[in-house]
Amino acid sequence: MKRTFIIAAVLLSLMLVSCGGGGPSTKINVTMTDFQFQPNQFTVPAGQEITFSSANNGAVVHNFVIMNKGTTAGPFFDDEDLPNIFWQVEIQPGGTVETTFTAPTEPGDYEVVCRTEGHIASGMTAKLTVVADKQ
Ligand SMILES: [Cu+2]
Repeated sequence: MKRTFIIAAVLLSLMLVSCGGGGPSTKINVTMTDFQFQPNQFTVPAGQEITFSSANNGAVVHNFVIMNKGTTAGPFFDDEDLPNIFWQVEIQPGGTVETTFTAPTEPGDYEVVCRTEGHIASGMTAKLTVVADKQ
């Protein structure tokens, strides 16, 4: 009886890991529009190499800027925010980007913004959640 329960619990946790929509992934696939990130929530494992794929379907330049933990660009991205950038990539209108970066090693929530002028105010923000990487 006890063993059945343990097997069921193990199977259930495996299922949650493999098909949990909010589980960590080493892939970020994001579409940029005027003015949104779709999706706008990402969960990645700490310290892992992340494959980043994105298309800019908008009519203006967009950016995917990950801010350092505990920092925020606030309502406008300006020069004061430059030292707080963890990683960023810029995509021209109609363009695509395929690249990689190393996820932050510290678990927690990180702000993602588009640094093009006025885009934060237009709602171009997202959240990156970094979770401890248990191998
Ligand atoms: Cu933008």
